[in-house]
This record gives sequence, structure tokens and C-alpha cells, in this order.
Amino acid sequence: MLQLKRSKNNPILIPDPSSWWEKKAVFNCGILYDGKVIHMLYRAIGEYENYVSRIGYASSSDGFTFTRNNESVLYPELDYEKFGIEDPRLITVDNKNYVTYVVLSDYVKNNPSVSTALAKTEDFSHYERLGIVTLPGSQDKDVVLFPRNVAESEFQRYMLLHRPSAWVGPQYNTEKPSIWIAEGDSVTNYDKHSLLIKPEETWEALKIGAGVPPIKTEKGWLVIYHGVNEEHVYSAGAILLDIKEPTKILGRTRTPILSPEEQYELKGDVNNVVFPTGACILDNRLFVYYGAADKVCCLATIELKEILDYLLSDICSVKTER
Ligand code: BMA
Repeated sequence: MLQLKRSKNNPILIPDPSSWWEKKAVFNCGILYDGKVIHMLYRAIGEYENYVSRIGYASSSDGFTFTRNNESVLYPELDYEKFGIEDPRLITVDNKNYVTYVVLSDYVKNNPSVSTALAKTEDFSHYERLGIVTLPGSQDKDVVLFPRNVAESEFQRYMLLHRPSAWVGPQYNTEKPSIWIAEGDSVTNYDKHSLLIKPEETWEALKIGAGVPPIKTEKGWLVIYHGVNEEHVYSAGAILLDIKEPTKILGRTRTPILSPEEQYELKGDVNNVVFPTGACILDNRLFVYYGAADKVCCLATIELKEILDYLLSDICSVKTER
């Protein structure tokens, strides 16, 4: 079975006890490689009383060692952000850098209403808020935009993957929170939604969600996602989507490619979690960045060819009709 290889530098980012806003936890980081610099936005916790998340910025030239800013770059400012900004995912669309991030609004203990918002940035320090991009009441997170380059784009419209937890039941053709694909005419508005994949294996029985924004490869769109089992263990898997018709699945890992094993994944603020949120390709190697136990940021890698060949092999063939 294919397995991502953990970096021996793990964890690559740990809480900073001297910094009030990131002294308890730093995890679930978005990654954007611009050809020179690997930019990282990560979720940070500075206190457990309210557990409000903020976002920090770090950068690297080799993908292994990151240098961080002293200040948080994105933090609750608007009403819909007031209970926290979580799980940033970075992507370039039409030559502009975007970040999707989870916001908690109308917070009621144990029953938070979840939405995902979008912002644009040129310098990773300043962010233009573009509002909430998910539909009211959908309890929607794990939103990742497809990269798009107008000149080279396979499709005219804007596309994203999302995980509306409220869209379960016979009318949605899924009993568990699943990954949906959506398209629209602008980066902020999506009008056509269809079910992409739903939980099928025991390691993902409870729910699944997109992890890393789709990566364009010669064989198709590579998506790393997370699955949660009945014991609340978070693992990572992968799918490969057709480049022109991303609703078509070319391959899907049947067993996890990364599961909690190391101490930093087994024990933290939430135990037994690997939660991939960012990736880049460096020297033909896929670098997957993930949060471990909601406490630290980690890295695991694999040759790009190896994971693509695996996804196209019989072992990953698609089982069910949608
Ligand atoms: C998910 C998100 C992530 C978190 C994970 C494990 O629902 O809240 O931010 O890492 O749970 O706790």
C-alpha cells in the first residue's frame, strides 16, 4: 500500500511560547509555491478559554524550514469572523492569490454554524475580504478552489470542492458528509453543485473532506483529502480527477496514504489527527503539509510519479457508480 513518507524534520512548525497568539497550537497550513518562495498560512491558537483561531504567515525556500512573521496576518475583524478564522487554503486563480478559510458564526456551544469565506492577497500581509462563498445553512467547510490560469484553463468556469455537512439524506444521495464539486461564473459565486465522492471505506466512514486544493498534473487533477472513521481518527487519502471533466474520477486510494502513528499525531489538542491542507511540487516530489493532532504543522512527501501511477493502477479503480 502506498504511504507518504514523513519528513525527519517533523514537526516543521510548533507553538511559540513567547507569542500570545500562537503559543498553544499552530496547525492546518495552506501552501502556495510561486516558483521561488513557498508561502505558508497556518492556523494558530493562543488561548483555550475561547479557542479563537487566527492565521499566521511563514515562508521557506526549500519546503522544509519555515521562517515566520511575528504578527498574525489574518484575524477576526468582521462580524462573521468573530469566533475564529480556521484552516486556510491557498491557491492562485487568474494570477491572483486567494485564501479560503472557515468561519464560525452564530456560535452556540456544541452547535456552531460553519461557513467558508474567501479573501485575496498580493503580499500575504494584507487581505481583501470577498465574503462568504458557501450557501446559508449548508454547514460548509473544506472548501478548495481549483487553480485557474485564463490562458491555459481547461474549463471556462470557476470550480471548487466543498463539504456541506448538512447535505445528507436521500435527496442528496449520501448518508454522510461528502465531497461536492461546484462551478460558477465568478470566483465568489457557485451555482451548479454535484456530489463528487462519498465515504466508502471504514477509515473514512464518518465523513470526508477535501484537504489540499487540486493539483494539476499530466495525468489529471490530484486531490488529497481527509477521512474520519467511527473512532474519530483522521487519515489522508487521494483521488485523481479527469483534467477536462473533473467530475470524472480516474482513481481513488482504498486505504489511507497517511494515518496517525507518530506521537505528534497521536497526542495533541485533538488526538489521532492528520489533516492535510497544503501541498506543492518540488523537484518532481509532492510535498503534503498537514496539521497533526490540532497542535503542530508537519510534512510528508512522495514522488509525484509514484502516487499518480498508483492512482491509475487497478488497486485504485473506482468501485461504485454515482
Ligand atoms: C475538523 C476541523 C479541523 C480539525 C479537525 C480535527 O473538523 O475543525 O480544523 O483539524 O476537525 O480536529
